[in-house]
Amino acid sequence: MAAKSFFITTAIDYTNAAPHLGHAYEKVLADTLVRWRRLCGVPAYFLTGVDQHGQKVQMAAQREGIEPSTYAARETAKFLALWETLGLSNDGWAETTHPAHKRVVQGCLQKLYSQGELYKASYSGFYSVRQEQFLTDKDRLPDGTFGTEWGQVVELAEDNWYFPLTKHKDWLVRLLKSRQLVFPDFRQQELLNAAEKISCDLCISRPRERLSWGIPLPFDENYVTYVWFDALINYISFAGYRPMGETGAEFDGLPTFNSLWPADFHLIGKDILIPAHGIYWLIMLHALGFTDEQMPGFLVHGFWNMGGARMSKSTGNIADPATLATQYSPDALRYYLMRDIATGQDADFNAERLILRYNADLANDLGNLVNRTLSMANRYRAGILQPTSKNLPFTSELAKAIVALPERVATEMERHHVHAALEAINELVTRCNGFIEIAAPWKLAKDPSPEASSNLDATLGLLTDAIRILAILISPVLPRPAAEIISQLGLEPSKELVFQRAKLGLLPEGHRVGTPRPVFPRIESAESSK
Ligand code: ME8
Repeated sequence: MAAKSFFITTAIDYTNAAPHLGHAYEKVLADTLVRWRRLCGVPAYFLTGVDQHGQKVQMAAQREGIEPSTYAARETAKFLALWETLGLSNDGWAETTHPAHKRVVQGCLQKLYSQGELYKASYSGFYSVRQEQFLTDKDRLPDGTFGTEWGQVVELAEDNWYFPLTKHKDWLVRLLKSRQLVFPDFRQQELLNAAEKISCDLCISRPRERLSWGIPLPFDENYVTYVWFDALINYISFAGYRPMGETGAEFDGLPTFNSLWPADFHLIGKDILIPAHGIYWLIMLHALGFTDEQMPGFLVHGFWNMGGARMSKSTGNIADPATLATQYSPDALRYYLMRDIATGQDADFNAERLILRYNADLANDLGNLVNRTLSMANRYRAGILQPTSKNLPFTSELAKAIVALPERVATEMERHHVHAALEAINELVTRCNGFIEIAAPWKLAKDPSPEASSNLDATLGLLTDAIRILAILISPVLPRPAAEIISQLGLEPSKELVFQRAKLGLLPEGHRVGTPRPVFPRIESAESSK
């Protein structure tokens, strides 16, 4: 049997509107983490997608007077276009209207129903249209009203189908006490606290007359499936799970479940760990017969805010990733999103900082290092380099710093601290540029002594090797520029962009580098061009 791949998923985004910066951040982070694994030679699978059903989409479609399916398809196209622009390397694409997914959702429901895990009950109470859930007294503010986060709240009396969370509460508490599933750690503690307070079951159906845009319950045609119960199942339906041994052409091309499951990480934002993923999803899997060892891990990220407040369409403080990518380039956006936030924490979006980061770290530092080094190699040595293995005292301090970098980057990446890995990379770039000033190859080139000549060879060889290693290490965040730099060094990106090659001295003797072309054109901002 093939070894299990590293399996990372993202949240699937609601298609009730175009993608926003938070969506772009999460997907680029997943892309970076999976590219890191591939760089290290680990077989990996990256699944992302869109959440197309539910009341939000139905209401958005109604407002425009079009069918929900038309609306969802139109918004889905915007997500796909953005992911293409941002260079996502996802292996799978989860659309919840996909026929295979529908059958798996129905299969899961049927299985739970046959096991006696679902029951019908009548409920009357307050219902949040925006959050698509019934509210309880716990959701009231001290003054007895429901907060604005619930949007429109209406009174409803309905028969519905329920999934018994309470029955599995003790199992979940035990699981969370015995296994670390959630990163960062404090989120696991928050989840455990919430699990200990589970006091009601989950309503998993919506009457068809009120919500038609969903997957019909297989055992009661008057209802469709609650959108979360449908959406969460994407993680297994698109990974090849067949609850009732389903077969058919719609399953063609899906992966083999055992080669992927359990997911190493469901990468999600902090708003959807509790209750959706940490409570509903884990209990759903448990009720479906998954063992404790088959429970997935969660990597929970923070939020991008604007001016300290959560981005929200209603207040208009929103950053549009498609516009930013067009305005500043996809590379600038990817770099900023990975460099200016610590995984797990929040950050404030600021376009000026995006420009600053890109211009300082990439255009000035890395771009300049590549440009100067290749120009000098061409000018002083006709592009031909001597190997760096000579290890002269002249270059030994810088060589030590280069040798230490891959391990440092690896440690940060394994902890998901992409920003810290980029910081370490940038430190070495700065150091290389500083070394050029001290070594002054333009002076060495004029000095006829054999020592100067040898120091010039060592300097150019070491800098070129450093650039090669820097390109390898930065490639999960900036795959396109990394490949471009490797090509300019006269090397083959597909062979060179491998973590194992992030070692000094792997340039062949007498290697000829190419000519430099700008990799990171400077962004002229409105401010800086004044
Ligand atoms: O919750 N900064 O979809 P969604 C960072 N369909 N991340 C943010 C963010 C921000 N400002 N705003 C949202 C849903 N996100 C469901 C998921 S999964 C089976 C179903 C993140 O479009 C959010 O935390 O509201 C979530 O992880 C993702 O974007 C999709 O949010």
